[in-house]
Amino acid sequence: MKLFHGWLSSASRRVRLCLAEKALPYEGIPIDMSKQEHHAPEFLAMNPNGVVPALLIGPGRSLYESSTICEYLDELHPLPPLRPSDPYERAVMRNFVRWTDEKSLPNLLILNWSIALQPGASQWSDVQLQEKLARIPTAERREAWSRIARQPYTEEEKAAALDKLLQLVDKMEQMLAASTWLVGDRYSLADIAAVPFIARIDELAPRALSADLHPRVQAWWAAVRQRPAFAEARFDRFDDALRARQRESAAGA
Ligand SMILES: N[C@@H](CCC(=O)N[C@@H](CS)C(=O)NCC(=O)O)C(=O)O
Repeated sequence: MKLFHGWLSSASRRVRLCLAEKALPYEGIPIDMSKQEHHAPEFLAMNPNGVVPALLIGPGRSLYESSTICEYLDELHPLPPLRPSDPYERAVMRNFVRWTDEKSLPNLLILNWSIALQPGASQWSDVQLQEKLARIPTAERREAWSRIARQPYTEEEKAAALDKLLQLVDKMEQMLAASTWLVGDRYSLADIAAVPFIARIDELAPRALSADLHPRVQAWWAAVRQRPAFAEARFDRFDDALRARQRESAAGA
């Protein structure tokens, strides 16, 4: 298997976590999104949405959508199980994963892109921007790229995005009142879906994860970080990784 992924991408981090939990061997191929490698025809053949991750399983067989990839891996390699055995709990797990896709990811993208993409994007000429937009397959992401290049998010918009991202922590605190992990008493794809967002919240607004505000989430986060798979999936700090990337491109690497 080959995983085409971004080191800092939440959706990619999910799949890396899932592969590590299952101790599955794979070749990781980092995608440089600043060079639009995810909009190249070879990548679009694997993921027509032009976003990471994509999992190449064999000749002509690839998968996209991190939640779908994780469920596929769990079906193919059932041990250790990452989906609840009870159908109701499995449905609750899927609804939670969908909730993070719809409510958490768009807000985190606003915050991450404002740091990672906006400074460079504001320097693009109109011609350069049009060339880049022409390679993006979906209207939604064309709008997002156009927005970040020409109409950067204001401080108010970024604060609102962070507020919305933090709703995840409230939701998790409620869920953890009923069980050890987010859905039931076993670590599942629901927990894996949340980890990348909580890792980023720990960098952006660590107080939200304190014992006085969200004690159950704090304990959950400590338990997640003790899992060997967490270290294997490599959650580099966003700012550090970005600085390293900038140093590399300054050195012409
Ligand atoms: N629902 C998708 C979301 C994938 C996604 O949005 N990936 C982001 C990184 S987390 C990406 O590739 N962004 C680059 C772009 O939009 O150009 C999934 O879970 O796989």
